[in-house]
Amino acid sequence: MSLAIGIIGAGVMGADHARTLATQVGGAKLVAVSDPDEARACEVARAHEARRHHTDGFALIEDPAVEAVIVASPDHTHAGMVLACLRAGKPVLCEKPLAPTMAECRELIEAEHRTGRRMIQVGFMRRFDPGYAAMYATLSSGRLGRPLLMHCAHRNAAAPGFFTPEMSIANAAVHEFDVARWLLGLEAVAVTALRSTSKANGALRDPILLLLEMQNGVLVDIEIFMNAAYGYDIRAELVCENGTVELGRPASNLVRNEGEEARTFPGDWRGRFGDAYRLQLQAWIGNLRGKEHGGAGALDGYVATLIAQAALRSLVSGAREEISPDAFIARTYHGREGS
Ligand code: ISE
Repeated sequence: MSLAIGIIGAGVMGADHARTLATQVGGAKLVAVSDPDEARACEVARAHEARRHHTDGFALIEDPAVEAVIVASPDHTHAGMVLACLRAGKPVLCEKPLAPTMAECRELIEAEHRTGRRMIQVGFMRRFDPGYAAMYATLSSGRLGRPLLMHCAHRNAAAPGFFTPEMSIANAAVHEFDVARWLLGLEAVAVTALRSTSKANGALRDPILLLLEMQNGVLVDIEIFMNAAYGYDIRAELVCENGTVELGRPASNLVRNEGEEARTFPGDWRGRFGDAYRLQLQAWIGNLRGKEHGGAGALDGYVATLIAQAALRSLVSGAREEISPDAFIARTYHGREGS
C-alpha cells in the first residue's frame, strides 16, 4: 500500500516535491496539496492527480486522507505546521530551516520527544547528493588522513527581491552548516562573519564570507553569494593530511563552438540537486516504513539554527561568536533530565 502524502505549500519547492513524489518515488502517493492561493494549490494537485486541495495547511494536516506531511511553506510558518503534525500523530518532512528561532526548535524537539519516536525529518537534502556522498565515503575510507580545512562556495544567480541578510544565513548558509557537520562529523564551536564590499542594493549584504571553527581546530570557510549572476554554483573541497577531495559537478555537456569550450550551470538548486531531492524523498518514505535510511533529524535542524543565530550576531557585531551547545541538548538527548 502506498503512503498517502500531503504537501503544504505549492510554491517553488512544494511544486517540485509534488512532481518528484508523483513521478520518481515509489511507495507513496500524493493525495493533497495546500496553499493560501487556492488556484495554485489546485493546479499542483491536479497536475499530479491528487484529489484534494486546501487553502489552510492545518486543514491538510487534519485531513483523514493524509498519513504523512511535507512542509514547504514559508520559513516562519514551519514550526506551527510541524507542531500540528506531531499533535495529529503524522510524520513530517520539513523543508529547512526547521524553524528560524531557537525557542521554536526546542519546542519541536520536546514535542517529538514526547511522541517516543522519530517523527521529524529536516530537508537537508545534500546529505543524499551523490557528489557529497562520495566525498563522505572518501573521507571515511581514511586514505586522505584527517580533515584540516573545508572550502565552500554557495552561489545563486539572483536572489529574489525580498531576500535579507538574515535569509542569506538562515535560508541559504544553513545548508553549508549542515553539510560541514555531517561530512566532518564535528560540531562548530565558533563563527565569524566577514563583511565584504556589497554588490547588492539596499540591506542585503552580498557576498558574505563566514569562517566556522569546528572541533579539533578544523576550519571551514563559506562564501555565500546570492547574486552571482552567472548561475547556480555550489562548491566544496576538503583539505586533508594526505590529499584533498573536491565536490564534482553534476554531468553537464561540454559545448565547443567558435573557439570556445563551455559548460552550462543550472539556473537554481532544483536542477543541481534533483537527484538529492529524489533520494531524500525515497529515504523518508523508507524511514516511515521502518527501514532506516537516515537523513537529518530535528536535532540537526536545531544545531543549524543555533549556528545561524551565532553567524547573524557576528554579522552585526563583526566579532567572533562562540557557539556553545546548550544544556537543552544534553538534557533531551543524553537522558540527563533533572540532573
Ligand atoms: C534556497 O532556499 C534553497 O534551499 C537552496 O538549496 C539554496 O541553495 C538557496 O540558496 C536557497 O535560497
